[in-house]
Amino acid sequence: MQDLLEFAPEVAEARRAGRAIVALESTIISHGMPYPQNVQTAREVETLIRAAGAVPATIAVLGGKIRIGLTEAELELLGQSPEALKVSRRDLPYVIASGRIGATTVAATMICAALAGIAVFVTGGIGGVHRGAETSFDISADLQELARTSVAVVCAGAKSILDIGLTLEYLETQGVPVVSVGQDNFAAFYTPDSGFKADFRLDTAEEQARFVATKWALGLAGGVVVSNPVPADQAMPKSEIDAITEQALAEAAAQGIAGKAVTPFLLARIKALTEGRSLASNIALVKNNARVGAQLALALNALPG
Ligand code: PSU
Ligand code: MN
Repeated sequence: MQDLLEFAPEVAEARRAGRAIVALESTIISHGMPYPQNVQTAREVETLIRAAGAVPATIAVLGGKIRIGLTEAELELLGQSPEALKVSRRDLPYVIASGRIGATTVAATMICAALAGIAVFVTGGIGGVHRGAETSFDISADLQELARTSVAVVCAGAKSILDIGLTLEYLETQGVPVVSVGQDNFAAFYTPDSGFKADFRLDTAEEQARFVATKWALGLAGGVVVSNPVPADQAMPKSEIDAITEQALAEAAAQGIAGKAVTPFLLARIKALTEGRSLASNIALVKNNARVGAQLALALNALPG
C-alpha cells in the first residue's frame, strides 16, 4: 500500500520530524472554484498553514500515485486541466490504476490523509444530504466517510444547496460529532448561521484537540466535523444567497443533472449568478479554516502521549 503513496519532500521531512501536518483537498481546486483564483487560493492557504507553524499537504492522484503534497506546477495542472476527474471513495481505484489525473473530494482526501497518518484536514464545505434526497437518494459519500475514517475535517459547514437539517440527522445516526467554533450553531458556508444547532461548541484549539483525541482513544473510529463560520464581514447576504440557491437548484432539476455532476453544477451556477461575489466569501472562509486547522493540528501534536 505504501507504494501507492508518494510524499512531497516538505511533508516527508515533517513526518520524520514529527511536526503538525494539515491535509488539503483538490476537488475544491479543480471543480470548486474558477481559474486562476483556485490555484492562487490553494497557494495562499498553504502559505497560511506554514505561517501558523504547521505543514500543508495538498492531496491529489497523479501518475498512478496518491500524492501527499504537490508542487506549484501540479497545483496549476489541477487548477487548469479539463482532464482532472472528481474523485470520491468509489473512484479512487480507477484513477490510480488508470494513471489519470484525480482531484480528491472530502471523502477521498480523508481516505488518503488517513493512509498518510494525517489527522487534520481543512476544506471549504462538506458534501451532505441533498434536498429531495428522499427521491433522488443523493447523499454525498463524504458523510459515510466521516462515519468510518478517523480524520478531523475543518469546514465552514455545508452549503444551503443541501438539506442541512437532514445532513445533521445523518451525521447523528452515523455517530459523527459536529463541533462548532465561536458560535452555537452549525455554519452554512456563505453565511455563518445555518439555523441548526451544532452538537458541541469548542472555541479553542486545545478543547477541540482533547475532544478529537478522546474520541479516538475510546476506539470510536470516524471523523469529527469542525464547523468554523465564515467571518461576518465576509459573508454573503442570506436573502441573496437563498434566492440564488433556489434558482440554481431549479436549473439543475430542469436540466436533469445527476450523480457526481450535481455539486459542481450548483457551485458553478451560484458563482455565475452572484457575478463572482460568492467567490470572495468562498476564498475568505477557506483561509479562515486554514488558520483553525493549523491550530488544531498543532494542539493535537502537543497533547501528551
Ligand atoms: N462543497 C463546496 N465546495 C466544494 C465541494 C463541496 O462548497 O468544492 C466539493 C468537495 O470536494 C466535496 C464534494 O467533497 O464537492 C462533494 O461532492 P458530492 O456532493 O458529489 O459528494
Ligand atoms: Mn451526490
